[in-house]
Amino acid sequence: MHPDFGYFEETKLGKPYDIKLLKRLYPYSRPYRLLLFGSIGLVLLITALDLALPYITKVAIDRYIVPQTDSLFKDSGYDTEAKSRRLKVNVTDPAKRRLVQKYSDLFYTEGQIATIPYDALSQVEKSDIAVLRQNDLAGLGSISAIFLGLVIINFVLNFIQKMIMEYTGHMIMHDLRMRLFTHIQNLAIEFFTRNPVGRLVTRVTNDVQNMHELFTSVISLVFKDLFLLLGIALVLLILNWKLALVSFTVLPIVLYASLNFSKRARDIFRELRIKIAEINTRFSETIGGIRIIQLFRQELNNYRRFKALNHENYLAGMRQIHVLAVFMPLIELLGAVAVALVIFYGGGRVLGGFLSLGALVAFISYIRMFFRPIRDLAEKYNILQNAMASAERIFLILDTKNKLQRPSAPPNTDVLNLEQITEVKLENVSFSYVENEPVLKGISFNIQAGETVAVVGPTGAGKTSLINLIPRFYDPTSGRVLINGHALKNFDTSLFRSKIALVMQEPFLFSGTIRENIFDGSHPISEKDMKNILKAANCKNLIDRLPDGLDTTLSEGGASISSGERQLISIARAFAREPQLILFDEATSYIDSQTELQIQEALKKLMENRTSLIVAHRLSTVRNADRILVLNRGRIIETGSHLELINKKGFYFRLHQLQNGI
Ligand code: TTP
Ligand code: MG
Repeated sequence: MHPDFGYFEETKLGKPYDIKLLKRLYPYSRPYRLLLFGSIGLVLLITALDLALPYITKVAIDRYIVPQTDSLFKDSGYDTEAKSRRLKVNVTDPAKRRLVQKYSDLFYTEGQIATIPYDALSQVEKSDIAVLRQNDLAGLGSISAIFLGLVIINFVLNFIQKMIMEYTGHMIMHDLRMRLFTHIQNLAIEFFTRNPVGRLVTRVTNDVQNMHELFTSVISLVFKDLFLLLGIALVLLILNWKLALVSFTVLPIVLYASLNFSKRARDIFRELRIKIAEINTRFSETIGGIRIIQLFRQELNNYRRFKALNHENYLAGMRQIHVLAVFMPLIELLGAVAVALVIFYGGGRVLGGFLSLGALVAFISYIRMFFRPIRDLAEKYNILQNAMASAERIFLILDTKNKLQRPSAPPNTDVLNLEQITEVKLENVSFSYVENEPVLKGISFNIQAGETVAVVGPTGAGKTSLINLIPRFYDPTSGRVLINGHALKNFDTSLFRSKIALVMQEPFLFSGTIRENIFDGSHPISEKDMKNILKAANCKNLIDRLPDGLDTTLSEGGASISSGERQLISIARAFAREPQLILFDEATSYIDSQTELQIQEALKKLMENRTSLIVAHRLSTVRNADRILVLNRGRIIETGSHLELINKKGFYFRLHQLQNGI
């Protein structure tokens, strides 16, 4: 089989962004659409404020700084005949009148208005200018206050917008993660044999996190940056369309560079992500298989492989930097060229008196603002791409149908009710995990209520696979599993499962206390019953030995206790369910004879008055079974009681002899 490390699907993925994917994401944002629209509205407002700031600078310069006119006479300062600017002063103010008199040879006074040519101002003492231009100073003060006020409002709006955005992003991520979790939890076992744990973990953690970023960055990309770009273009055209067109001459080059960049960046960013995934996989494999690596002294080999991967990652990283290192400065450069064009052409227009100085300054600010989002495009592009890949992978999982659901039946209509399991029957059942590689062939047998049927056979015969069919972890490839004469498919799977208990070959215990592992808390249980169960399951000694007894916390997977002890605890867990049907898959790993005895005793008590199907490796376990099925290479080759099979002197007899060392 081809080793699948969980990153192959990345290479298989299609376009980095896809309208269809965005459409599929939309339902997740629906519950938050009011917040979303609010946030977009705020973005628009913030953009408008951003656009206002350079304009205020322009006003400050043109109206108050350039000594064009006393603020009382804003627009009358330019004398087209004289082709010079003049400061007009209203002399009703005594202080100003005094100064006008002091420089009377420079001023030309008519009525209340004194006029001085702009050039002549250089002959006026600096301290006197301040008085003459008192109104301008006051104007500067208020316009600065307005500027500051807008900046503060902008700050507050930005804060609110960010909070709303992040909140919505987190909520969407939260919903998506819950959806994914529930979906995965309900998938048929077959799915889990195909998908490595690590990959699923990445889906629920990283990929969902990436969706959050997609969400926030797309909003900011589409709304903030796009609006800003359009807004700036519009303002520039309104301010002075000729100058605007001049500065836009660099845009075709910017466009070309951006398209070219995105094409190259796509492959490089993807390559880098694949390399990182490979490193992750190799590293987690190293941790998982550390015993084997150390035992077989694979450290050096493993080191070399990791080193090679790390080097490839470095090369991919350098290629990425190479592209970024060209793109970002290039955009900066083009921005600077645009500014130079504006200074050259616009400066000329100012000199010619066709453009105000303030407008020129504002133009330069706008141009700078214009190139910033373009330059950051590279980073956002990466986020977008990453997120799209994540979205695709998440949907890949969400689109996985649970194969065990009956495809056409409307939910729960002809679902059969089940009180008592009276018979379990397999009818000519065949089963394969992989197509055309059957592990069970033509299996037929039945178990009546109260009977014990045992399955024995060599390793790989298909015993565990057979057990797996009863709780419907898998459906048979052909043939039928019948409960009380009805197809298992027609029962509500979870109801049926509630009536059976399974003790697995390698019992799985959750991290948590032993108590939580045995008693799932679904129904209350008295202290006395609890004691009885523990006693019947032979767990008492084990639990008494542990420092915290029942409340001892197990490490992940129950790794802190031995496999025999794990099986004892899972027998207790089976007891606690009060099942009608017991499925028991005896542990293959070495268990000392005392624990083995304890397990067999516990099992015997568990099976009392119950129907059971047990898989045994030690023939002593099955001696008392009503019937023994001998399974070899997926087929039942012998059936009978212990004595019958011994007398038959067939396969079972030889197994028996082998185990007893005869
Ligand atoms: P099992 O049914 O696991 O064989 P077994 O339980 O008889 O063996 P043991 O005594 O060691 O417990 O396996 C039968 C075949 O099915 C074997 O070739 C492995 C394969 N198999 C899978 O491919 N996927 C599975 O999840 C399992 C359980 C088995
Ligand atoms: Mg097995």
